[in-house]
Amino acid sequence: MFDQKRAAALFAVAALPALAGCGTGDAGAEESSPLPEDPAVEQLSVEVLDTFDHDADAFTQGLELRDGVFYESTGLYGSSDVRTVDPGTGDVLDSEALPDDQFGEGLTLTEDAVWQITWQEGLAYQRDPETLDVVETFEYEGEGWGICYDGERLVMSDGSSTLTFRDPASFEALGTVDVTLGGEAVDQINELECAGGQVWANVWQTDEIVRIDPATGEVGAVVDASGLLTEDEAASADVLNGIAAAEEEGTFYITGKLWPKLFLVRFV
Ligand SMILES: [Ca+2]
Repeated sequence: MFDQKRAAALFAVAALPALAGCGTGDAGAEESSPLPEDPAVEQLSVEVLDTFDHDADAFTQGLELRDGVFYESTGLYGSSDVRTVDPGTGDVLDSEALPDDQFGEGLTLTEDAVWQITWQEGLAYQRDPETLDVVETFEYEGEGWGICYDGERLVMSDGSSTLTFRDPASFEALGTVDVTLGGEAVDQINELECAGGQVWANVWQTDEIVRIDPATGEVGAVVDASGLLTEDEAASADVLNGIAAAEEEGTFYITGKLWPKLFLVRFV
């Protein structure tokens, strides 16, 4: 059956290749369907503990905290970079731009490296955490959206419901798991954060964050993170995208693409 809305969304994607997929935010694509409901899944909301400034020009694609400094990856063709940021002020401390024809996506840190992936370029950069310089470049198949490190493996999303586990030295794929909620696939899995043996992920085009058991792919909790920005702030901002475990266990920093604010929160 001809689905007009779907066709319109596909046309929008075809007509705006530079803005499509993970990068669009809301450039003509339809809203994601709501997550399936399952009474067994914990429903959480967000308690804001503190609010900080965030660079409203940063199209945030990856966020992680290490030794009191944010490492952030930003997207869009022509303005992608990797940067270190002062959490208190939002000031950019250092940055390295990507080539104009590359779209930055997720970022994570292993013990001695920063990893940054790209959207459709199939390139993963292993960088020096001190200088942000590229140490080695790896190639992979498919799209790159989010990435985190669980202490043993890199975990990567590609916009589908599948997470791919990768070797943290060779970037080789080790296996996959499919993310499900109540037995149904959850796709558009975007920015990731490995914390407490679980994978937290925000779902593209929604204000929802899911907690995924990496052993089974099952979603054990859904966080409603809507309403963080005021109406004015939201008017010039794109979607929620950016989650980083904070110093205190169970607390997280959350921001989004072109968000002027970053929030320290607890899920309750
Ligand atoms: Ca993250």
